[in-house]
Amino acid sequence: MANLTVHHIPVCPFCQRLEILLSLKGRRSDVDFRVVDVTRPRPDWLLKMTRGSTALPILETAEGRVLKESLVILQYLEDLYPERAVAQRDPYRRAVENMMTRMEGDFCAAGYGYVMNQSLERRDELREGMLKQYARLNDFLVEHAPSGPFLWEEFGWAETVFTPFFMRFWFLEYYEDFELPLEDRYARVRTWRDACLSHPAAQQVTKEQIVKLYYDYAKGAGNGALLPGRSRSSFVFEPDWRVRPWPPKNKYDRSATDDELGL
Ligand SMILES: N[C@@H](CCC(=O)N[C@@H](CS)C(=O)NCC(=O)O)C(=O)O
Repeated sequence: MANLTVHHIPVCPFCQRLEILLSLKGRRSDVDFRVVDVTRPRPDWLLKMTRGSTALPILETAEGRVLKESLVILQYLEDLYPERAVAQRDPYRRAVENMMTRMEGDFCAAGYGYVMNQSLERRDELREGMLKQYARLNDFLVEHAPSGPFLWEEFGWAETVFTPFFMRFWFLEYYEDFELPLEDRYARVRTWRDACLSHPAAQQVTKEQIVKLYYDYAKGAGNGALLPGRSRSSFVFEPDWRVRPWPPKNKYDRSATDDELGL
């Protein structure tokens, strides 16, 4: 029986990091993943456990100890199950992947700021900001791993950290027509991203699922918040995303109704 529990939102990128790490270690079934519905207020037992914070994932041990923050939980799982190392053990290599890990916050913020934007005037500026992030990653990879495809020999720590965002950014392709240009300055990061996206340990979500669930983000409402005129969030579990139609692509045009979204 699992003696670790992760409370998570299935489509959350931070939670997916944990699933990827555990899959790489062949330990996915050692942890009991329990689903929290982000469209409803957090239950009292969960708020008690987190001392009032609402962000997920959180990890609970059999003794009732609680850990927060995906990168902290990743390291805990890495230390707990060291036998199939995902993090580099060589100090220099570990430092390099830690430097790359430190770039995830700006990368994530650029992508979410872009998808949530509602102003046509800001689109170019936000696209440039996103491209700058990709160029930064490209430059890092050219310096530390010119031949690739991964930072080191295999899909490892940096890939576990970034792949969930490469997947979430499918919402930029759909709602912003954002594509990484076919230019040299993005060539190395493109190879990295594509190798990350197709890795077998990282197939917990699909493009269709991301595009459908994140419709409300594209209209400026995050974390299960309700948009004006709507009675259901695009993050609800029922109806299942598979039976819903693809949302309208033009987010700047108008807002889709619950009906149009199959909610
Ligand atoms: N820095 C945190 C971020 C976690 C986070 O923002 N999770 C989102 C889901 S993707 C969440 O729980 N949002 C709802 C909330 O904060 O109440 C981590 O790495 O674990």
